[in-house]
Amino acid sequence: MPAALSPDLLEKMDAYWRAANYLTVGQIYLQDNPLLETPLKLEHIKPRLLGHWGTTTGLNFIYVHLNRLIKEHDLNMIYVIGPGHGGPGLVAHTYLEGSYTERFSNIERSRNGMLRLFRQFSWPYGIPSHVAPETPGSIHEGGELGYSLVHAYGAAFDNPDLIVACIIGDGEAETGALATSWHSNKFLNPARDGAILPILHLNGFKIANPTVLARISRHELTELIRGYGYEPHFVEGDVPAMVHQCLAATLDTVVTEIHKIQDTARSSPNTVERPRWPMIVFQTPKGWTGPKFVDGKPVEGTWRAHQVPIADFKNPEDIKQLEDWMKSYRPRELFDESGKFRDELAALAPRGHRRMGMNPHANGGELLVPLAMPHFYDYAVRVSAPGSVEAESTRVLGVFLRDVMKLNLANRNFRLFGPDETASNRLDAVYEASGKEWMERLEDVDINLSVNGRVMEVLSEHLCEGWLEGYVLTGRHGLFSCYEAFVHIIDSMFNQHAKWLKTTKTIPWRKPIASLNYLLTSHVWRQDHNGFSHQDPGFIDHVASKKSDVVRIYLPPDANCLLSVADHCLRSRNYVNLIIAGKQPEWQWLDIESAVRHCTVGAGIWQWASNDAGDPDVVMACAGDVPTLETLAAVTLLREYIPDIRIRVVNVVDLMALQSQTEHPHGLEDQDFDALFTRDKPVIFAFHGYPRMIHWLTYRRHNHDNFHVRGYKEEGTTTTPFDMVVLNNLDRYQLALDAISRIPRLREQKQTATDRYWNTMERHKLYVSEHGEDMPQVQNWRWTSQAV
Ligand SMILES: Cc1ncc(C[n+]2csc(CCOP(=O)(O)OP(=O)(O)O)c2C)c(N)n1
Repeated sequence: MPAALSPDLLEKMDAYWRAANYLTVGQIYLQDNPLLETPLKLEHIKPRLLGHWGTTTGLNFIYVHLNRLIKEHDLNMIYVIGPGHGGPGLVAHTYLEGSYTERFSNIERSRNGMLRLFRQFSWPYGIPSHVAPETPGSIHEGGELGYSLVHAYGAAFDNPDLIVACIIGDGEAETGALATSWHSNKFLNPARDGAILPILHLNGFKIANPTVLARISRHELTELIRGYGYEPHFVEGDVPAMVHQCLAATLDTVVTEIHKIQDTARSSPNTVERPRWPMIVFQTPKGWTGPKFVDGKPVEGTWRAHQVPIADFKNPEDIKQLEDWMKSYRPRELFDESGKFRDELAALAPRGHRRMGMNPHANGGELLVPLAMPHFYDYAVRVSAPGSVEAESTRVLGVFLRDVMKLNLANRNFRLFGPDETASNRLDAVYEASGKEWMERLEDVDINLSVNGRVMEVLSEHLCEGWLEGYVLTGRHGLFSCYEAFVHIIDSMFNQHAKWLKTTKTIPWRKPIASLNYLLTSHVWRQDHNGFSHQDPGFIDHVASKKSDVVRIYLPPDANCLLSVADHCLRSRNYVNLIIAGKQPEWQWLDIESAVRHCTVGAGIWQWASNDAGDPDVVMACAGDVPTLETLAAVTLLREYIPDIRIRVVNVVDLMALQSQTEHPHGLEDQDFDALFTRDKPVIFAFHGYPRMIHWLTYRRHNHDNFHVRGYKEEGTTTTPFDMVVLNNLDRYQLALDAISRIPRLREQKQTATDRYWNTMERHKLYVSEHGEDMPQVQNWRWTSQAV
């Protein structure tokens, strides 16, 4: 068989690789003398050596080869790097292909530019050591390992022409998220979606240990990969010329294979089946071409190559070793006298948007097409008076989402994600517009499955989150609905995405992308049959810890507010929106106009439930659907107990409205906050989540000392809905008692109220134990306007 690369091309590609390696080492080590025009001295070396060498030569090698592939086959390709700590390699390559200078004009392709490129790396206020948002062509940071493959799949959905080359670290492959990501191929339709080219970077080691996949037998590794539905192609060695030929030939084979799969699927899209996609196992030494020994210890091909191989420059020999290492790449052959990459080598890179550093898919905002949105008023629940009708909020939302789906089918830019819960979360109306994506065998009992589905259901919160991230990062839109308690599984992925968004906001060429939208339902207060394991509202706390310019938290109290909030979130950009709403039948409070007004402000007095005439005895505040119900029920009790009581009801939809303006852009001005909560009246606050959150948000407010918050306090079990709020002291009787206890003029009544409370609790406990359901006065409670 003829060699894949002619001798001339092989030589040039090898030189290109050496240039990338040279720039990688330069970034890690040098603060001066970038072209080594004078003998290397200690003062040319950075005082702090921060970065990762070991993975980069492999990454650099693959990049050179993908460049050739892109050019020869005119491919539309992006690159996702699992071992994101190989950042200097990507920076080097995007610099060599010219993308870097186009994005950062001060990093010219000259000696000075190269010096700045070196100095900025891992330098205070320079660039981070990882493949960060600052790196052109990147949609994946890779700092936290595990998400490369799932991001790659998210990017490929609905992008039929795109191939996402995804480098997976063999250490990264040990993570749970990565292990399950292989299964994404069961959800990718080759007729409609793009392709992933997974490349397992089997360099054998992590920071300080061997990797599992490098030490199991070749047979076992092959079987594992086949078991996941891929066909492995092995490229291995440590002699560059041979590895060049082998990788080039293998890439030609797999790209032909990918095109064949796609052609077959696209010629008969109605009978498409899941193919066995090719993937590559790339086995080369960690720290390849770096120092073989340092201080007498082996480095190349070992875990010692992971970070900075020569870390100490006490002796002149150490400096010499670095200099020899860098000169082994023969920089004079690579860069001309001015420091510019030689034209005949630079010509190997693709042009324009075909360069992986400039591919618009990796700067998704450039491709963003806003969603066509139905008018959400059309889906509103008719609420003639507060509390006159019941509805399941998420079911109402489901009909709206169905039409969002319908209206954007042609644009193919909206998907709904959920871990097997779309129907359980009562969003199943969407199936009328699109089925659930499924490439496997069908059985008679299956419903709503389709190879063309755009509802993505898999029992992996990691996959739902990662697919959606990849999807929005490449310029599309979506929503992830999840049980509230289990969304914690992806806490860390949310962190990384929020950090990514925060950083991209400071990078002018990163265009805004659609927000990442969560709908948390099946929430803490309605886990009647699931019990304690399913009760955890802590994601609110987690999200609230992130930068205020990135996160938004909404607790719509009813279906119309949920519609208004969801419409807003789907139109928003560059945020993480957290929406929490129940799915059970609940009383509805606001007609659609009132809901929109209420949600626009974020928090407001519900006049129809208040009778304070501007001077309340107490403010009954609430955030969340169940706390709102209990608060309104407490109001009716209080009016019965103390007919002349003056109550103000304040409902909060947008949690961040509670924070000071200085802390969050949604924060109410102090005077507006005081106008709601007063400066000196007791506030009984019923909250969906952990009570400390409300204290944290309001601690700078004038009336903070008067805030008395009830919320989830980690008490739960399998019990009735009302007993759940009782267990956590969020129930109407408790709230009413709190109000009486905190109103100074009612001091005399506190004892009577306390006795009444305990009597009621006794009746409640006996009733639920005996009847297995809540007391009739709880079940049959209704809001009536006479209550005010
Ligand atoms: C989830 C996670 N756990 C731990 C780390 C710390 N860490 C950074 S690099 C690394 C080893 C990575 O090994 P591998 O994926 O094989 O990459 P390579 O050997 O190519 O550098 C570890 C454990 C991390 N970044 N992310």
